[in-house]
Amino acid sequence: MKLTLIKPNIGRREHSLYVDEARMEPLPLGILAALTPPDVEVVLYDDRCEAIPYDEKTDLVAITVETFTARRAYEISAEFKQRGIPTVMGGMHAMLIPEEVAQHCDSLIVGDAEPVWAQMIEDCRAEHLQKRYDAVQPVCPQGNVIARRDIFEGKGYLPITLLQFSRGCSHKCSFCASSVYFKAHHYCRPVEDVIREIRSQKRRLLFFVDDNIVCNHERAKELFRALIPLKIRWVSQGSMDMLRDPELMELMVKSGCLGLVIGFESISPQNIEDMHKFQNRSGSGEMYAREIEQLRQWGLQTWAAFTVGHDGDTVESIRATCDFAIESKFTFAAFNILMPYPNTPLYEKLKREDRLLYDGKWWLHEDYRFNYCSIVPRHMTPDELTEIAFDCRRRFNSPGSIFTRALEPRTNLRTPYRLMTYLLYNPLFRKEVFKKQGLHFGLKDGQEGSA
Ligand code: B12
Ligand code: SF4
Repeated sequence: MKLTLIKPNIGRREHSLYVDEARMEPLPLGILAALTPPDVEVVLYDDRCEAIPYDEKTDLVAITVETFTARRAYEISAEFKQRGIPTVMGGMHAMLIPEEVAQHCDSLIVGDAEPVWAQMIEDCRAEHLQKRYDAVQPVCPQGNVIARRDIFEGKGYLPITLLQFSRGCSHKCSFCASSVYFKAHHYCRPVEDVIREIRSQKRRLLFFVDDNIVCNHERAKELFRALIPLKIRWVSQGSMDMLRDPELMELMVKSGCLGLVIGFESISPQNIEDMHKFQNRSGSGEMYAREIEQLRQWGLQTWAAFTVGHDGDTVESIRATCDFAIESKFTFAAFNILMPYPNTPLYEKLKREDRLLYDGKWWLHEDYRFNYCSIVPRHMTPDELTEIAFDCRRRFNSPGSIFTRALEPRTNLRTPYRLMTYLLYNPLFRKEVFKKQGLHFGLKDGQEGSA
Protein backbone atom coordinates (compact mmCIF):
# COMPACT_ATOMS: atom_id res chain seq x y z
CA MET A 1 0.00 0.00 0.00
CA LYS A 2 1.16 3.56 -0.72
CA LEU A 3 0.10 6.65 1.20
CA THR A 4 0.55 10.20 -0.17
CA LEU A 5 0.63 13.04 2.36
CA ILE A 6 -0.20 16.57 1.21
CA LYS A 7 0.42 19.99 2.76
CA PRO A 8 -1.70 22.48 0.75
CA ASN A 9 -0.55 26.00 -0.05
CA ILE A 10 -2.77 29.01 0.70
CA GLY A 11 -3.23 29.88 -2.95
CA ARG A 12 -1.76 31.98 -5.70
CA ARG A 13 -0.77 35.54 -6.48
CA GLU A 14 -2.54 37.60 -9.12
CA HIS A 15 -0.16 36.80 -11.96
CA SER A 16 2.12 34.08 -10.64
CA LEU A 17 2.31 31.17 -8.27
CA TYR A 18 3.19 31.68 -4.64
CA VAL A 19 6.18 29.85 -3.18
CA ASP A 20 6.55 30.25 0.59
CA GLU A 21 10.26 30.98 1.06
CA ALA A 22 9.94 30.89 4.85
CA ARG A 23 8.27 27.49 4.88
CA MET A 24 8.76 25.13 7.79
CA GLU A 25 8.42 21.38 8.15
CA PRO A 26 4.77 20.27 8.21
CA LEU A 27 4.96 18.54 11.60
CA PRO A 28 1.46 16.96 11.54
CA LEU A 29 2.40 15.05 8.39
CA GLY A 30 5.63 13.82 9.99
CA ILE A 31 3.50 12.48 12.81
CA LEU A 32 1.00 10.81 10.46
CA ALA A 33 3.97 9.15 8.69
CA ALA A 34 5.27 7.89 12.04
CA LEU A 35 1.84 6.47 12.97
CA THR A 36 1.63 4.57 9.68
CA PRO A 37 2.55 0.84 9.73
CA PRO A 38 6.07 0.26 8.34
CA ASP A 39 4.90 -1.87 5.41
CA VAL A 40 3.06 1.15 3.95
CA GLU A 41 5.14 3.32 1.61
CA VAL A 42 4.81 7.01 2.52
CA VAL A 43 5.54 10.04 0.34
CA LEU A 44 5.03 13.74 1.05
CA TYR A 45 4.20 16.51 -1.41
CA ASP A 46 4.29 20.08 -0.20
CA ASP A 47 2.12 22.30 -2.37
CA ARG A 48 3.98 25.35 -1.01
CA CYS A 49 7.06 24.48 -3.05
CA GLU A 50 6.42 21.65 -5.52
CA ALA A 51 3.93 20.35 -8.05
CA ILE A 52 1.59 17.59 -6.95
CA PRO A 53 1.91 14.58 -9.28
CA TYR A 54 -1.77 13.68 -9.46
CA ASP A 55 -1.11 10.81 -11.85
CA GLU A 56 1.51 9.09 -9.71
CA LYS A 57 0.22 5.75 -8.45
CA THR A 58 -1.01 5.79 -4.84
CA ASP A 59 -3.70 4.09 -2.74
CA LEU A 60 -4.66 6.84 -0.32
CA VAL A 61 -4.15 10.59 -0.11
CA ALA A 62 -4.14 12.35 3.30
CA ILE A 63 -4.51 16.14 3.34
CA THR A 64 -4.09 18.44 6.33
CA VAL A 65 -6.61 21.31 6.35
CA GLU A 66 -6.48 24.68 8.06
CA THR A 67 -9.17 27.27 7.45
CA PHE A 68 -6.96 29.40 5.19
CA THR A 69 -5.89 26.36 3.14
CA ALA A 70 -9.36 24.77 2.94
CA ARG A 71 -10.19 25.98 -0.56
CA ARG A 72 -6.89 24.71 -1.95
CA ALA A 73 -7.22 21.43 0.00
CA TYR A 74 -10.64 20.84 -1.60
CA GLU A 75 -9.23 21.48 -5.09
CA ILE A 76 -6.43 18.96 -4.49
CA SER A 77 -8.85 16.39 -3.11
CA ALA A 78 -11.13 16.80 -6.13
CA GLU A 79 -8.21 16.08 -8.50
CA PHE A 80 -7.42 12.80 -6.77
CA LYS A 81 -11.06 11.77 -6.41
CA GLN A 82 -11.52 12.33 -10.15
CA ARG A 83 -8.77 9.75 -10.66
CA GLY A 84 -10.55 7.30 -8.34
CA ILE A 85 -8.09 7.68 -5.45
CA PRO A 86 -9.65 7.97 -1.98
CA THR A 87 -8.78 11.01 0.15
CA VAL A 88 -8.78 11.48 3.91
CA MET A 89 -8.75 14.88 5.62
CA GLY A 90 -8.05 16.10 9.13
CA GLY A 91 -6.57 19.01 11.07
CA MET A 92 -7.79 22.26 12.62
CA HIS A 93 -10.48 23.11 10.05
CA ALA A 94 -11.79 19.54 10.04
CA MET A 95 -12.43 19.85 13.77
CA LEU A 96 -13.98 23.33 13.55
CA ILE A 97 -16.42 22.59 10.76
CA PRO A 98 -16.52 18.84 10.01
CA GLU A 99 -19.78 18.95 8.05
CA GLU A 100 -18.17 21.15 5.40
CA VAL A 101 -14.88 19.23 5.17
CA ALA A 102 -16.70 15.89 4.92
CA GLN A 103 -18.19 16.98 1.59
CA HIS A 104 -14.73 17.11 0.05
CA CYS A 105 -13.15 13.81 1.08
CA ASP A 106 -13.93 10.12 1.35
CA SER A 107 -13.01 9.96 4.99
CA LEU A 108 -12.69 12.55 7.74
CA ILE A 109 -10.78 12.36 11.01
CA VAL A 110 -12.08 14.77 13.62
CA GLY A 111 -9.49 15.60 16.29
CA ASP A 112 -5.97 14.31 16.86
CA ALA A 113 -5.12 11.48 14.47
CA GLU A 114 -3.21 9.28 16.96
CA PRO A 115 -6.12 7.27 18.44
CA VAL A 116 -7.74 6.35 15.10
CA TRP A 117 -5.07 6.53 12.37
CA ALA A 118 -4.03 2.84 12.48
CA GLN A 119 -7.68 1.74 12.28
CA MET A 120 -8.29 4.06 9.32
CA ILE A 121 -5.28 2.60 7.46
CA GLU A 122 -6.52 -0.95 8.09
CA ASP A 123 -10.02 -0.01 6.91
CA CYS A 124 -8.50 1.47 3.76
CA ARG A 125 -6.53 -1.71 3.07
CA ALA A 126 -9.74 -3.70 3.48
CA GLU A 127 -11.57 -1.19 1.23
CA HIS A 128 -13.94 -0.34 4.07
CA LEU A 129 -12.90 3.24 4.69
CA GLN A 130 -15.43 4.87 7.02
CA LYS A 131 -16.88 8.27 6.24
CA ARG A 132 -15.86 9.69 9.61
CA TYR A 133 -13.63 8.80 12.57
CA ASP A 134 -14.05 10.76 15.81
CA ALA A 135 -10.91 10.77 17.91
CA VAL A 136 -11.22 11.07 21.67
CA GLN A 137 -8.64 13.66 22.73
CA PRO A 138 -5.67 11.74 24.17
CA VAL A 139 -4.56 13.00 27.59
CA CYS A 140 -1.00 12.31 26.50
CA PRO A 141 -0.57 13.79 23.02
CA GLN A 142 1.40 12.18 20.17
CA GLY A 143 1.27 8.72 21.79
CA ASN A 144 4.86 7.60 22.10
CA VAL A 145 5.81 8.15 18.47
CA ILE A 146 8.53 10.43 17.16
CA ALA A 147 7.79 12.39 13.98
CA ARG A 148 9.33 10.86 10.84
CA ARG A 149 11.61 13.63 9.58
CA ASP A 150 13.12 11.70 6.67
CA ILE A 151 10.06 12.69 4.61
CA PHE A 152 11.03 16.38 4.99
CA GLU A 153 14.41 15.99 3.31
CA GLY A 154 15.14 17.99 0.15
CA LYS A 155 12.07 20.24 0.45
CA GLY A 156 14.02 23.38 1.36
CA TYR A 157 12.49 23.93 4.80
CA LEU A 158 14.01 26.48 7.17
CA PRO A 159 16.80 24.83 9.19
CA ILE A 160 14.81 24.57 12.41
CA THR A 161 13.25 21.41 13.85
CA LEU A 162 9.57 21.59 14.79
CA LEU A 163 8.28 19.50 17.68
CA GLN A 164 5.82 19.75 20.56
CA PHE A 165 5.91 19.42 24.31
CA SER A 166 2.24 20.22 24.76
CA ARG A 167 -0.98 20.85 22.87
CA GLY A 168 -3.79 23.25 23.67
CA CYS A 169 -4.10 26.05 26.19
CA SER A 170 -6.38 26.61 29.16
CA HIS A 171 -7.12 30.24 28.30
CA LYS A 172 -10.24 31.18 26.35
CA CYS A 173 -9.39 34.12 24.09
CA SER A 174 -12.56 34.74 22.11
CA PHE A 175 -10.94 34.60 18.64
CA CYS A 176 -8.76 31.52 19.19
CA ALA A 177 -9.42 28.43 17.05
CA SER A 178 -7.06 26.36 19.11
CA SER A 179 -9.00 27.04 22.27
CA VAL A 180 -12.09 25.59 20.53
CA TYR A 181 -10.16 22.59 19.18
CA PHE A 182 -8.83 21.65 22.62
CA LYS A 183 -11.90 22.86 24.55
CA ALA A 184 -9.62 25.13 26.62
CA HIS A 185 -7.55 22.20 27.91
CA HIS A 186 -3.80 21.78 27.94
CA TYR A 187 -2.11 18.39 27.42
CA CYS A 188 1.60 17.61 27.96
CA ARG A 189 3.79 14.83 26.61
CA PRO A 190 6.06 13.00 29.06
CA VAL A 191 9.32 14.96 29.26
CA GLU A 192 11.38 11.82 28.50
CA ASP A 193 9.56 11.38 25.17
CA VAL A 194 10.41 14.95 24.21
CA ILE A 195 14.06 14.46 25.14
CA ARG A 196 14.13 11.22 23.12
CA GLU A 197 12.71 13.09 20.13
CA ILE A 198 15.33 15.86 20.42
CA ARG A 199 18.12 13.28 20.61
CA SER A 200 16.72 11.47 17.55
CA GLN A 201 17.61 14.38 15.26
CA LYS A 202 20.73 16.43 14.63
CA ARG A 203 19.69 20.09 14.83
CA ARG A 204 20.42 22.25 17.89
CA LEU A 205 17.81 24.88 16.94
CA LEU A 206 14.25 23.88 17.80
CA PHE A 207 10.77 25.36 17.52
CA PHE A 208 8.30 23.97 20.05
CA VAL A 209 5.05 24.59 18.18
CA ASP A 210 3.02 24.47 21.38
CA ASP A 211 0.01 26.74 21.63
CA ASN A 212 1.34 27.91 24.98
CA ILE A 213 4.45 26.16 26.28
CA VAL A 214 4.15 27.82 29.70
CA CYS A 215 0.46 27.10 30.19
CA ASN A 216 1.26 24.83 33.13
CA HIS A 217 4.20 26.41 34.96
CA GLU A 218 5.24 23.32 36.90
CA ARG A 219 5.19 21.01 33.86
CA ALA A 220 7.11 23.61 31.86
CA LYS A 221 9.75 23.81 34.61
CA GLU A 222 10.11 20.02 34.44
CA LEU A 223 10.78 20.28 30.70
CA PHE A 224 13.19 23.21 30.98
CA ARG A 225 15.26 21.44 33.66
CA ALA A 226 15.59 18.43 31.36
CA LEU A 227 16.59 20.64 28.40
CA ILE A 228 19.51 22.35 30.19
CA PRO A 229 22.07 19.55 29.69
CA LEU A 230 21.20 19.27 25.98
CA LYS A 231 22.63 22.73 25.25
CA ILE A 232 20.11 23.52 22.54
CA ARG A 233 18.61 26.82 21.41
CA TRP A 234 14.86 27.00 21.13
CA VAL A 235 11.86 29.24 20.44
CA SER A 236 8.17 28.70 21.14
CA GLN A 237 4.91 30.47 22.01
CA GLY A 238 3.94 31.54 25.50
CA SER A 239 1.47 33.69 27.37
CA MET A 240 2.47 36.78 29.30
CA ASP A 241 1.58 35.43 32.76
CA MET A 242 4.90 33.51 32.64
CA LEU A 243 6.63 36.76 33.69
CA ARG A 244 5.05 36.50 37.13
CA ASP A 245 7.08 33.34 37.88
CA PRO A 246 10.84 34.18 38.13
CA GLU A 247 11.83 30.54 38.69
CA LEU A 248 10.08 29.56 35.46
CA MET A 249 11.80 32.38 33.58
CA GLU A 250 15.21 31.54 34.93
CA LEU A 251 14.89 27.90 33.91
CA MET A 252 13.54 28.93 30.52
CA VAL A 253 16.56 31.11 29.80
CA LYS A 254 19.04 28.53 31.17
CA SER A 255 17.51 25.86 28.94
CA GLY A 256 18.37 27.84 25.79
CA CYS A 257 15.24 29.85 25.03
CA LEU A 258 15.99 32.62 22.52
CA GLY A 259 12.54 34.12 22.55
CA LEU A 260 8.82 33.48 22.33
CA VAL A 261 5.85 34.44 20.23
CA ILE A 262 3.68 36.33 22.72
CA GLY A 263 0.11 37.38 22.01
CA PHE A 264 0.16 41.07 22.97
CA GLU A 265 -2.95 41.45 20.77
CA SER A 266 -3.74 45.08 21.66
CA ILE A 267 -2.44 48.06 23.60
CA SER A 268 -5.99 48.96 24.67
CA PRO A 269 -6.99 47.55 28.09
CA GLN A 270 -10.64 47.58 26.98
CA ASN A 271 -9.88 45.43 23.91
CA ILE A 272 -7.98 43.02 26.15
CA GLU A 273 -11.03 42.68 28.43
CA ASP A 274 -13.39 42.27 25.48
CA MET A 275 -11.35 39.41 23.97
CA HIS A 276 -11.09 37.69 27.39
CA LYS A 277 -7.31 37.72 27.33
CA PHE A 278 -7.13 38.29 31.06
CA GLN A 279 -3.54 37.05 31.35
CA ASN A 280 -2.53 40.23 29.48
CA ARG A 281 -3.84 42.66 32.08
CA SER A 282 -0.73 44.75 32.41
CA GLY A 283 0.99 45.01 35.77
CA SER A 284 2.01 48.59 35.08
CA GLY A 285 0.27 51.92 34.53
CA GLU A 286 1.70 52.23 31.05
CA MET A 287 0.45 49.29 29.01
CA TYR A 288 3.06 46.48 28.92
CA ALA A 289 5.94 48.74 30.09
CA ARG A 290 6.88 46.45 32.97
CA GLU A 291 6.47 43.28 30.89
CA ILE A 292 8.69 44.57 28.08
CA GLU A 293 11.35 45.63 30.57
CA GLN A 294 11.23 42.12 32.13
CA LEU A 295 11.53 40.44 28.72
CA ARG A 296 14.62 42.54 28.04
CA GLN A 297 16.09 41.70 31.44
CA TRP A 298 15.71 38.02 30.60
CA GLY A 299 17.34 38.71 27.22
CA LEU A 300 14.47 37.23 25.22
CA GLN A 301 13.93 38.20 21.58
CA THR A 302 10.20 38.68 21.37
CA TRP A 303 7.87 38.03 18.45
CA ALA A 304 4.94 40.25 19.43
CA ALA A 305 1.65 39.14 17.90
CA PHE A 306 -1.08 41.77 17.54
CA THR A 307 -4.63 41.34 16.30
CA VAL A 308 -6.23 44.42 14.78
CA GLY A 309 -9.86 45.24 14.12
CA HIS A 310 -11.26 44.87 17.64
CA ASP A 311 -14.34 46.88 18.50
CA GLY A 312 -12.28 49.51 20.31
CA ASP A 313 -9.85 49.94 17.40
CA THR A 314 -9.68 52.90 15.05
CA VAL A 315 -7.30 53.54 12.17
CA GLU A 316 -5.36 55.87 14.52
CA SER A 317 -5.18 53.36 17.38
CA ILE A 318 -3.87 50.66 15.01
CA ARG A 319 -1.26 53.07 13.68
CA ALA A 320 -0.27 53.78 17.30
CA THR A 321 0.03 50.01 17.90
CA CYS A 322 2.57 49.82 15.11
CA ASP A 323 4.49 52.81 16.52
CA PHE A 324 4.48 51.07 19.90
CA ALA A 325 5.88 47.85 18.36
CA ILE A 326 8.69 49.73 16.60
CA GLU A 327 9.51 51.80 19.70
CA SER A 328 9.57 48.63 21.79
CA LYS A 329 12.20 47.26 19.37
CA PHE A 330 10.53 43.87 19.15
CA THR A 331 12.58 41.36 17.17
CA PHE A 332 9.56 40.41 15.05
CA ALA A 333 5.89 41.38 15.11
CA ALA A 334 2.68 40.22 13.42
CA PHE A 335 -0.30 42.48 12.75
CA ASN A 336 -3.05 40.00 11.97
CA ILE A 337 -6.51 41.18 11.09
CA LEU A 338 -9.02 39.78 13.54
CA MET A 339 -10.38 36.74 11.71
CA PRO A 340 -13.64 34.98 12.52
CA TYR A 341 -12.58 31.33 12.41
CA PRO A 342 -15.64 29.06 12.25
CA ASN A 343 -17.23 28.08 15.54
CA THR A 344 -15.11 30.39 17.67
CA PRO A 345 -16.92 32.66 20.17
CA LEU A 346 -15.85 35.62 18.00
CA TYR A 347 -17.45 34.05 14.93
CA GLU A 348 -20.73 33.43 16.77
CA LYS A 349 -20.79 36.98 18.17
CA LEU A 350 -20.20 38.62 14.79
CA LYS A 351 -22.76 36.33 13.19
CA ARG A 352 -25.37 37.37 15.74
CA GLU A 353 -24.51 41.02 15.05
CA ASP A 354 -24.74 40.43 11.28
CA ARG A 355 -21.16 41.64 10.82
CA LEU A 356 -19.70 38.73 8.80
CA LEU A 357 -18.77 39.50 5.20
CA TYR A 358 -18.32 37.02 2.31
CA ASP A 359 -21.52 35.13 3.26
CA GLY A 360 -19.90 34.22 6.58
CA LYS A 361 -17.52 31.84 4.78
CA TRP A 362 -14.54 33.94 3.75
CA TRP A 363 -12.36 30.83 3.41
CA LEU A 364 -14.50 29.56 0.52
CA HIS A 365 -15.45 32.82 -1.12
CA GLU A 366 -14.05 33.51 -4.59
CA ASP A 367 -13.52 37.21 -3.87
CA TYR A 368 -11.77 36.86 -0.54
CA ARG A 369 -8.02 37.49 -0.46
CA PHE A 370 -5.48 36.49 2.20
CA ASN A 371 -4.94 39.22 4.83
CA TYR A 372 -8.16 41.03 3.87
CA CYS A 373 -10.71 42.05 6.46
CA SER A 374 -13.74 39.73 6.47
CA ILE A 375 -15.89 41.49 9.06
CA VAL A 376 -17.63 44.85 9.51
CA PRO A 377 -15.36 46.69 11.97
CA ARG A 378 -16.93 49.16 14.43
CA HIS A 379 -14.93 52.30 13.68
CA MET A 380 -13.64 51.97 10.11
CA THR A 381 -14.54 50.35 6.82
CA PRO A 382 -13.32 46.83 5.99
CA ASP A 383 -11.00 48.31 3.33
CA GLU A 384 -9.53 50.74 5.83
CA LEU A 385 -8.79 47.87 8.17
CA THR A 386 -7.14 45.84 5.39
CA GLU A 387 -5.04 48.83 4.41
CA ILE A 388 -3.93 49.91 7.89
CA ALA A 389 -2.99 46.32 8.83
CA PHE A 390 -0.89 46.01 5.65
CA ASP A 391 0.62 49.42 6.40
CA CYS A 392 1.64 48.22 9.89
CA ARG A 393 3.36 45.16 8.38
CA ARG A 394 5.06 47.31 5.75
CA ARG A 395 6.22 49.90 8.27
CA PHE A 396 7.34 47.46 10.96
CA ASN A 397 9.34 45.52 8.38
CA SER A 398 10.76 48.56 6.52
CA PRO A 399 14.57 48.87 6.24
CA GLY A 400 14.51 51.88 8.60
CA SER A 401 12.56 50.00 11.25
CA ILE A 402 14.76 46.90 10.87
CA PHE A 403 17.80 49.12 11.51
CA THR A 404 16.23 50.94 14.51
CA ARG A 405 14.98 47.75 16.14
CA ALA A 406 18.35 46.06 15.78
CA LEU A 407 19.78 48.56 18.25
CA GLU A 408 18.41 46.92 21.39
CA PRO A 409 21.47 45.99 23.47
CA ARG A 410 19.89 43.37 25.74
CA THR A 411 18.06 41.39 23.05
CA ASN A 412 18.90 41.87 19.35
CA LEU A 413 22.48 43.02 20.04
CA ARG A 414 23.00 40.63 22.94
CA THR A 415 25.37 38.26 21.11
CA PRO A 416 26.60 37.93 17.50
CA TYR A 417 24.30 34.89 17.15
CA ARG A 418 21.25 36.92 18.22
CA LEU A 419 22.13 39.70 15.79
CA MET A 420 22.70 37.21 12.98
CA THR A 421 19.29 35.61 13.56
CA TYR A 422 17.73 39.06 13.59
CA LEU A 423 19.43 40.12 10.36
CA LEU A 424 18.70 36.84 8.60
CA TYR A 425 15.00 36.56 9.35
CA ASN A 426 13.80 40.18 9.26
CA PRO A 427 14.45 40.66 5.51
CA LEU A 428 12.95 37.22 4.78
CA PHE A 429 9.75 38.05 6.66
CA ARG A 430 9.65 41.47 4.97
CA LYS A 431 9.66 39.79 1.57
CA GLU A 432 6.82 37.45 2.65
CA VAL A 433 4.71 40.44 3.77
CA PHE A 434 4.51 41.67 0.19
CA LYS A 435 4.23 38.26 -1.44
CA LYS A 436 1.39 37.04 0.78
CA GLN A 437 -0.76 40.17 0.74
CA GLY A 438 -3.89 39.59 -1.33
CA LEU A 439 -3.23 35.95 -2.30
CA HIS A 440 -6.21 34.24 -3.91
CA PHE A 441 -7.30 31.15 -2.02
CA GLY A 442 -6.81 28.04 -4.14
CA LEU A 443 -5.25 27.86 -7.59
CA LYS A 444 -8.50 27.93 -9.55
CA ASP A 445 -7.86 29.70 -12.86
CA GLY A 446 -4.17 29.58 -11.99
CA GLN A 447 -1.45 27.38 -13.37
CA GLU A 448 -0.86 24.11 -11.55
CA GLY A 449 2.62 23.38 -10.20
CA SER A 450 5.56 25.10 -8.65
CA ALA A 451 7.14 28.35 -9.79
C1 B12 B 1 3.41 26.18 14.05
C2 B12 B 1 2.28 27.05 13.57
C3 B12 B 1 2.54 27.95 12.54
C4 B12 B 1 3.89 28.06 11.82
C5 B12 B 1 3.88 27.21 10.54
C6 B12 B 1 4.49 25.88 10.74
C7 B12 B 1 4.58 25.09 9.44
N1 B12 B 1 4.95 23.89 9.52
O1 B12 B 1 4.33 25.57 8.39
C8 B12 B 1 3.87 29.55 11.43
C9 B12 B 1 4.38 30.38 12.60
C10 B12 B 1 4.66 29.93 10.18
C11 B12 B 1 2.36 29.75 11.28
C12 B12 B 1 1.81 30.65 10.42
C13 B12 B 1 0.45 30.86 10.31
N2 B12 B 1 -0.51 30.35 11.10
CO1 B12 B 1 -0.17 28.96 12.37
N3 B12 B 1 0.02 27.73 13.73
C14 B12 B 1 0.99 26.95 14.16
C15 B12 B 1 0.57 26.12 15.39
C16 B12 B 1 1.02 26.85 16.64
C17 B12 B 1 1.03 24.69 15.46
C18 B12 B 1 0.73 23.82 14.22
C19 B12 B 1 1.37 22.48 14.37
O2 B12 B 1 2.35 22.16 13.72
N4 B12 B 1 0.86 21.68 15.29
C20 B12 B 1 1.39 20.36 15.59
C21 B12 B 1 0.59 19.26 14.96
C22 B12 B 1 1.16 17.91 15.35
O3 B12 B 1 -0.74 19.33 15.45
P1 B12 B 1 -2.00 19.50 14.47
O4 B12 B 1 -1.67 20.35 13.32
O5 B12 B 1 -3.14 19.89 15.31
O6 B12 B 1 -2.20 18.03 13.92
C23 B12 B 1 -2.93 17.03 14.61
C24 B12 B 1 -4.43 17.01 14.30
O7 B12 B 1 -4.96 18.27 13.95
C25 B12 B 1 -4.63 15.98 13.25
N5 B12 B 1 -4.34 16.33 11.87
C26 B12 B 1 -3.67 17.37 11.34
N6 B12 B 1 -3.60 17.25 10.01
C27 B12 B 1 -4.20 16.11 9.66
C28 B12 B 1 -4.41 15.53 8.42
C29 B12 B 1 -5.09 14.32 8.35
C30 B12 B 1 -5.29 13.69 7.04
C31 B12 B 1 -5.56 13.72 9.53
C32 B12 B 1 -6.31 12.48 9.45
C33 B12 B 1 -5.36 14.30 10.78
C34 B12 B 1 -4.68 15.50 10.84
O8 B12 B 1 -3.68 15.01 13.67
C35 B12 B 1 -2.47 15.69 14.03
C36 B12 B 1 -1.70 14.87 15.01
O9 B12 B 1 -2.44 14.70 16.18
C37 B12 B 1 -0.99 26.17 15.22
C38 B12 B 1 -1.79 25.99 16.49
C39 B12 B 1 -2.43 24.62 16.51
N7 B12 B 1 -2.76 24.18 17.68
O10 B12 B 1 -2.67 23.98 15.51
C40 B12 B 1 -1.20 27.53 14.56
C41 B12 B 1 -2.40 27.73 13.61
C42 B12 B 1 -2.56 26.50 12.75
N8 B12 B 1 -2.00 28.85 12.77
C43 B12 B 1 -2.96 29.62 12.50
C44 B12 B 1 -2.86 30.76 11.64
C45 B12 B 1 -4.07 31.63 11.53
C46 B12 B 1 -1.68 31.04 10.94
C47 B12 B 1 -1.47 32.19 9.94
C48 B12 B 1 -2.58 32.33 8.91
C49 B12 B 1 -1.26 33.48 10.70
C50 B12 B 1 -1.20 34.68 9.78
N9 B12 B 1 -2.25 35.49 9.79
O11 B12 B 1 -0.25 34.87 9.07
C51 B12 B 1 -0.11 31.81 9.28
C52 B12 B 1 -0.28 31.13 7.92
C53 B12 B 1 0.78 30.16 7.57
C54 B12 B 1 1.02 29.99 6.11
N10 B12 B 1 0.70 28.85 5.53
O12 B12 B 1 1.50 30.89 5.47
C55 B12 B 1 -4.25 29.18 13.17
C56 B12 B 1 -5.18 28.52 12.17
C57 B12 B 1 -6.63 28.72 12.48
C58 B12 B 1 -7.46 27.93 11.54
N11 B12 B 1 -8.71 27.86 11.89
O13 B12 B 1 -7.04 27.42 10.55
C59 B12 B 1 -3.74 28.25 14.28
C60 B12 B 1 -4.65 27.09 14.69
C61 B12 B 1 -3.43 29.11 15.53
C62 B12 B 1 -4.63 29.53 16.35
N12 B12 B 1 -4.48 29.54 17.65
O14 B12 B 1 -5.67 29.89 15.87
N13 B12 B 1 1.69 28.88 12.04
S1 SF4 C 1 -3.45 32.38 25.12
FE1 SF4 C 1 -3.05 32.03 22.92
S2 SF4 C 1 -3.40 29.81 22.59
FE2 SF4 C 1 -4.30 30.35 24.59
S3 SF4 C 1 -6.48 30.74 24.11
FE3 SF4 C 1 -5.39 32.73 24.03
S4 SF4 C 1 -4.79 32.99 21.88
FE4 SF4 C 1 -5.33 30.82 22.15
